[in-house]
Amino acid sequence: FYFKKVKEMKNRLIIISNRLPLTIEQNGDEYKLKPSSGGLVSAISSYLQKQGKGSVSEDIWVGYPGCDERLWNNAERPEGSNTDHNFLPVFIDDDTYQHYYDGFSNSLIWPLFHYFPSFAQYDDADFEAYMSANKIFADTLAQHIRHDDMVWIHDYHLMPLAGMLRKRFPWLTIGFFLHIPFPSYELFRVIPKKWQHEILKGIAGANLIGFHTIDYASHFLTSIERVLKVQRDGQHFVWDDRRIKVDAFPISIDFDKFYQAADSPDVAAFRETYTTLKDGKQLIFSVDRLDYTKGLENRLKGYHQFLSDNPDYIGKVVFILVIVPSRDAIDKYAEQKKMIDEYIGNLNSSMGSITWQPVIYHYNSLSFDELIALYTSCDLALITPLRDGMNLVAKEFVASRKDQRGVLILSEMAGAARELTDALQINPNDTAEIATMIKQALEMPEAEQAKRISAMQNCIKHYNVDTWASDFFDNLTATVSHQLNTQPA
Ligand code: GDG
Repeated sequence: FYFKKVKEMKNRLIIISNRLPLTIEQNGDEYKLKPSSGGLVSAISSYLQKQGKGSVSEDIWVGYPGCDERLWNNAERPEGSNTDHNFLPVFIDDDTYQHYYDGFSNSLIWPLFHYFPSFAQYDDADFEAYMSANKIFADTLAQHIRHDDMVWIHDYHLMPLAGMLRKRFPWLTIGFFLHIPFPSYELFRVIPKKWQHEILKGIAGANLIGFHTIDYASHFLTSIERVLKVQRDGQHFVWDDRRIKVDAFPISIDFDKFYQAADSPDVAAFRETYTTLKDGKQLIFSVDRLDYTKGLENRLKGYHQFLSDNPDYIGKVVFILVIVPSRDAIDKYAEQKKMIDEYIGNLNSSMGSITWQPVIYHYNSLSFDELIALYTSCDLALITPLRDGMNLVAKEFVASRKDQRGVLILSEMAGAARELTDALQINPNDTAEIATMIKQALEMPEAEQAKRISAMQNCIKHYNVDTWASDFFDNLTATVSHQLNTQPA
């Protein structure tokens, strides 16, 4: 059992997300837990470092570990960097997990909240499993939580959890953050009423509710008004005698890490390889998880049209398209993969030649060094989601361009478009516009590239991941203090 004995200290920080930030490596019969460092881990670590010996005494990560209890108990523990973190695993049986994760979370909430209502699957068994999985989280937490803990729940998998915890811990400080868009009420209302209530009452168990943009926050408040029949008061509403705050906290990145990464010798070595591969050609780059929301087909169509409209560019440009496998147990993802494979095959065979392929397709993940080398080798980052809560790739590309070069084409449907206004913004459904913008980007004078990159870097530097986490915690603390101060004696 890996949950460290809790020291007697004030205000522990409990971070809850669907998966623990760990991966399980198998070597024969041996299993090893390895810490993984996503954006959230670096945000929290950086926040805690900055706090030093401040108000937060300890951080505890809670989530499904990706294995059962027996394997967890027998697996080798992570060493070094993560020994200061505590992990509380939440064990969920395979059948429940499949209905909760592949089912309700990723075959109903994900498509619907990204404006793909026709992809949404309504299944009572999925809903029951979603509620059961959230209850397993609540039951596991209830054994360890203290009333003075500060709890931060993440994302659409765990929308009912704050409400479940609130029933058992009326005074607990709870924040909830949604990493995907919250859709307009017209979309939200297509979910069966009982499910709407469970989702909204669940989220309303929190003291502070955060979204990437003010539009998502406002959509949420409209649904709260219509479904729970409560009046909003600006960015607040009252539920269960608690005044709850709803606001925008646009997630960001560790700006310095990306800005400095370009100088590392390992990155430079990869860049050298890509420069040889470019051989004087201009390089377009994109990297995404495989997902129908990422607008991969639209992107390829736009590039195809650009080549058709501008035959001068044939043989003079190459597009490195990296797709990271994701959620492949779900049919819509397998269909997406097939469609992309076919599209690239047709494009390369119809427009390419023996000596030149328009698209270099990599269906696998990249190491961090390879990723930075591609961010810093390319002339254009082409990011065209049909919907995206934020899109961190856009921010990472911009931050890594210490050389002040390169152009970002960004879909206006990404949350990041609100902040990155110096990108060339496109509507992902407008193939002609994507084609025109690709040409404009590839021909943009260096001085203009520098001006745009620098303006966007200032924005990300100013509101980095550290600011994001601090902003959220400051608001959470203030909301709870206000509540306590205004509570009748
Ligand atoms: C969700 C929301 C929101 C990707 N491929 C590789 C790799 N990555 C890293 C990127 C970036 C992250 O994964 C992807 O983040 P995004 O934000 O672009 O997209 P989602 O995965 O859909 O994330 C999204 C986000 O949550 C945060 O709230 O912005 O809207 O959908 O950090 O760098 N990293 C490495 N190799 C890869 O091949 N090393």
